[in-house]
Amino acid sequence: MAFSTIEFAIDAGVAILTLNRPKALNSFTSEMHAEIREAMTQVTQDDGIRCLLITGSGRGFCAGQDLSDRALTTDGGAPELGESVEKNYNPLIRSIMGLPKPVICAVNGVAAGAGVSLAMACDIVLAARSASFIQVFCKIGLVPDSGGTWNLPRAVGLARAKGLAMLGDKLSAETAEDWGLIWKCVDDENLQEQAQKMARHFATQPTRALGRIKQLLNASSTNTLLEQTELEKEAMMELGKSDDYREGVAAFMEKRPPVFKGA
Ligand code: T3D
Repeated sequence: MAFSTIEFAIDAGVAILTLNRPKALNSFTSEMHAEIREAMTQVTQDDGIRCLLITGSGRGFCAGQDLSDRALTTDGGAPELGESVEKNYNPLIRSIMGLPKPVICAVNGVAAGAGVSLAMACDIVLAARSASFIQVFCKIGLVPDSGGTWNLPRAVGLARAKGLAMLGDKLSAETAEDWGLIWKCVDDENLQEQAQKMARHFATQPTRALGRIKQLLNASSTNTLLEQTELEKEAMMELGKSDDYREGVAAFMEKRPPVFKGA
């Protein structure tokens, strides 16, 4: 597939989506959204893809919306941000969080605005030690979108979420790890290797179970215990009939490594 604002490659069950507008710190344009949508459709439909890895090219991860066409016009005209969010950002975040496969994000540099929201929508976030996270929305008179106000307080708690979103200060990758915003930060030179190693690992694991784990954990904060335990039961009922469960138990009993097919 030929894309101009992203790179998209599939190898050994892993899809790697690289945001590729480095001169503008990989900020989102309509074209980039359309290309990401196309890639996400393939990731969703192709059972051979068992893990998605998202990263950025150049020195930044993603600076959120490209602001070059967002200025108010002199005649008072204003961009329809609601339409943009509904058409581009919300479907993107829902498609990542609803994807029944693991999604890794390798934050290679600064993440700002919807770039932070994109990272937070992924299941495992690794960040380069030099990377940073900025809830920059308040600096241009907006609110965190793309699930930002949902994921941020759940990750770091309300006090820190308000401080980050209302002050717009830069959060270092190390503090982001301390605060639970991300899984881990790693030395810059090791980021891509470690992210790809983890992606290759996920591509050999019981994909349906991993998909259900993320679904259950994402649902847990808004469910009652009763609702959540029902969901767990449904997942166990389904997975108990899966080939990968049969293989996992057989491999344990036979004292050999399991060979999961993702089915
Ligand atoms: O609009 C809608 O559809 C609604 C949805 C909105 C979602 C959002 O994400 S709103 C938030 C939009 N993003 C921002 O406000 C971030 C703007 N960028 C920055 O604040 C800074 O660039 C950073 C803090 C991210 C990084 O700072 P720094 O000093 O490392 O880099 P820089 O020099 O500012 O940027 C480097 C280049 O990237 C520069 O271009 P140049 O001068 O070299 O030609 C800069 O203009 C460009 N760039 C960075 N961010 C954006 C951008 N160009 C367009 N849009 C950007 N968002």
